[in-house]
Amino acid sequence: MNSKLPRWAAALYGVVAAAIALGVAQLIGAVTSVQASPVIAVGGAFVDRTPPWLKEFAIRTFGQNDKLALIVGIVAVVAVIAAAMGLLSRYRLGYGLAGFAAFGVVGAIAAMTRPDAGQFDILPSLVGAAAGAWGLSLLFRDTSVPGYDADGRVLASVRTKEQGEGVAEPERPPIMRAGQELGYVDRRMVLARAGIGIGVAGVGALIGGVIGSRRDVEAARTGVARTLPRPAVAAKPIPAGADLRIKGLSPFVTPARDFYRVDTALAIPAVSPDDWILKIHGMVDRPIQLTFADLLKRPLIEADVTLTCVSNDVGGPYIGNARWLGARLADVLREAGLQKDADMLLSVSQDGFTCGTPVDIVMDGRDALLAVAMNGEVLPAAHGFPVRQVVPGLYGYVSATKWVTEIKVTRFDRDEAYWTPRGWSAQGPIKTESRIDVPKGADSVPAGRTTIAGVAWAQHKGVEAVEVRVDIEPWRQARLADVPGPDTWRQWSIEWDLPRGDHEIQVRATDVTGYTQTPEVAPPAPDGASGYHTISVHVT
Ligand SMILES: Nc1nc2c(c(=O)[nH]1)N[C@H]1C(S)=C(S)[C@@H](COP(=O)(O)O)O[C@H]1N2
Ligand SMILES: [Mo]
Repeated sequence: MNSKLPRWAAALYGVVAAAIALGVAQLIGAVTSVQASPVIAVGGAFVDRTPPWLKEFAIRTFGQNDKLALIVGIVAVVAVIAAAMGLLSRYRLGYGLAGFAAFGVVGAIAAMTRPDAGQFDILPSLVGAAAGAWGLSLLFRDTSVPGYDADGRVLASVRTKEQGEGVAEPERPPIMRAGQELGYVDRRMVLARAGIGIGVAGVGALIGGVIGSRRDVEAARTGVARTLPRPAVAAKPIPAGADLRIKGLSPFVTPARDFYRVDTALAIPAVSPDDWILKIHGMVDRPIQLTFADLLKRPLIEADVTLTCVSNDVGGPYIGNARWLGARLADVLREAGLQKDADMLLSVSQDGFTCGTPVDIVMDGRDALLAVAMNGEVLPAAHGFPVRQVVPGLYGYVSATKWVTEIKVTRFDRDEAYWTPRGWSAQGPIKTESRIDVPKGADSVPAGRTTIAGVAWAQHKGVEAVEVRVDIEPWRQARLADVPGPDTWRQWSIEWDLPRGDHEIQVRATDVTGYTQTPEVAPPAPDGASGYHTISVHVT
């Protein structure tokens, strides 16, 4: 019996317990891959049984938001019923628990009778209802603070006389009011309990929502995979000699699952290709908006491009090479009509991240793409599904916007991209660099003939030569693997007779412009690391 609980608190507990039920149901729905939460299932069942006049009324009144209005309506009805259940629970907790059982059954029946029902579809409703009932009973645990009356005064029964008299004697009889048990309901405690309950509900709904949207993205990727057009301009086949197939050497094509990732977003944005729009505006003659279908109708170009992150240390792992498929960014921009004094494309991601890319670089004929596929597969969610930019020759932070939804044509002296005020250069051409992959630094290697191998890159210029040296010996030319073009990294290898002892191995690349890497060491900030990659090996 908890009739001393104020009505407002009881009603609040009822609503909080219902929120727990829905939050947990959402979570269970997400982890069991059930398509609909109970609210959606009930909504669907409701829509199927709505008379036509009501449907028309809803569409007339709420227009495009009719589905949302329905969901809000269901949640409101649930909240009112839950508040009533809370009030009834003041008299007997069983009433509230029975209410949750009824909720569970209604949700389960609605879920079971959906046309696309699967065998687990009743789980969210049943587990959610159980969680709500459990939450209700916890919330309704006695909240009175012993020794206080309903107005918060200390009860005489616990006030003892001065010590030494032995027996505690009441000073005056406890105050008892009709219909009210002893005890004072602490408002703060009620709100704290409600807060914890809402927290539990929120966490369940949030995790469920994230898992659910992940699942939706994977479903959308599968859908896109079915309609992905063939390239209008196919990439040259990758030369057989591009991959030296040396154990420990980075493969020429980096599989998507091994491709490095850099995102400022906490969770991978879930962007539906059906809702995706690319807005091109700013210093253009004709602002345009492209849907995903519009983009796929354009001739798609295939290109092998190596992405590199500006934060990559010399010898670091933030580089990967893939075959991209996408629409030519320059053609889209030409349709919008670039104004003469524009020099920057400020691309914006769905998550708010921005890149500032020089207009002349994108327009100079290189394969700057609005990419929809990577290595023959629909772009993975983590790499920008449904659309990302790829621009050969520029570090990712100034070019490779994932989940791109907007391109503002502007000027470097008017706009700043995400990383610029954070200490990184506004301009980010990739520095010519090279890396030793084998042997691994700190490896122990047996004396004698040893293969030293790695990758070198100078995107959009091309790698001309790679040299290696051990200790202070003169530089020796490494053997270069083939490449399909100047936009990818290039594998290299060399055999070296290593004598016993500790040795330092260094590498340097020369690009097609004739520039050779210098020993000058620069940290990644503000515009990319430089210096020779150097490893120490112990030869035994
Ligand atoms: N939306 C968004 N796009 C982004 C980033 C980001 O944080 N958010 N990081 C950029 C950086 S710094 C790099 S190096 C590349 C990395 O692309 P990847 O994660 O597909 O390897 O994406 C670029 N595009
Ligand atoms: Mo980056």
